[in-house]
Amino acid sequence: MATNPHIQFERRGAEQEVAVVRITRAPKRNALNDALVLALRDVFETLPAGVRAAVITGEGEHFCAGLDLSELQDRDASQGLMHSRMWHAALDCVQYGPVPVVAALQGAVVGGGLELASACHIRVADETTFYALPEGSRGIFVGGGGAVRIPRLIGVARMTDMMLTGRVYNAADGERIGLAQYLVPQGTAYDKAVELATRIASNAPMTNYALTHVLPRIADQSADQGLMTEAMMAAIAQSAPEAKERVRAFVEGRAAKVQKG
Ligand code: 1HE
Repeated sequence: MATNPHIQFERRGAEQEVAVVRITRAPKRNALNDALVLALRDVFETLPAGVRAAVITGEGEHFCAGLDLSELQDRDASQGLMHSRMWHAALDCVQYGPVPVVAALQGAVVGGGLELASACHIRVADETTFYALPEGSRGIFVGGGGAVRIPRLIGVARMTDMMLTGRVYNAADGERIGLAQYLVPQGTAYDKAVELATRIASNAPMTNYALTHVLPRIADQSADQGLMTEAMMAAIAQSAPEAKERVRAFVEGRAAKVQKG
């Protein structure tokens, strides 16, 4: 499964339905070298059957320090283009893989680490989390899809500020502006992420597919086209036998009500 010494793969849940992908390069703050980026791609391209949700986590005090700066060689323009496209292909496998992915964040979520977190569908941060895009001060630019994904979370103005001024958001402000959907006590992000992934894994697969593959594309469409895509997706989802059984269960009083939050 994982062929990189710095990626651990395991399965959790009663039916082993949750995949846990752990980056284990804590001495280098989980910095992503090319081999690790390719290994992440491979893991999400080849998730075993039976996996219905995934968690990405990083070992140690920091989620991920981004691109491995020691590998940043003197690339010419075309090599730089291909390197960025490699990140794109890998993070597309995370975002548009077979299952929803929850990121468990702590400590540094910076540069390419924030780009990786942004490719996940849900981000859970603990109180030690901080977010930055140091590319601005290192004389480079984002290259791992951050220019597309991060403004969708926090807006163009905030990302511009982070890169122009080196602004660092702490955990509370990160949650406030939308970098994470959950903020939890120190040391509990992983447990919360597994809890959420287990819950997500119990959804109808077609609903999860609609949310991870169709909703982001609707968001990129015009309102008119988006409404048409929504209608077609709704028709496909409701026609599945599993959907009909879940709706029948509620109507017959066998399914959980929505609880007040
Ligand atoms: C690294 C990296 C790295 C740490 N590449 N080796 N990312 C950055 O600009 C962030 C750079 N890193 C940091 O600011 C800090 O390391 C942290 C805030 C993340 C953590 O600080 P700290 O005090 O816990 O650790 P440290 O002592 O700075 O680092 C420990 C070791 O990890 C050290 O190596 P050592 O051999 O001296 O022990 C560091 O050199 C190493 N290390 N971060 C390589 N990033 C697709 S384009 C994406 C573009 C980017 O991501 S640019 C942003 C890169």
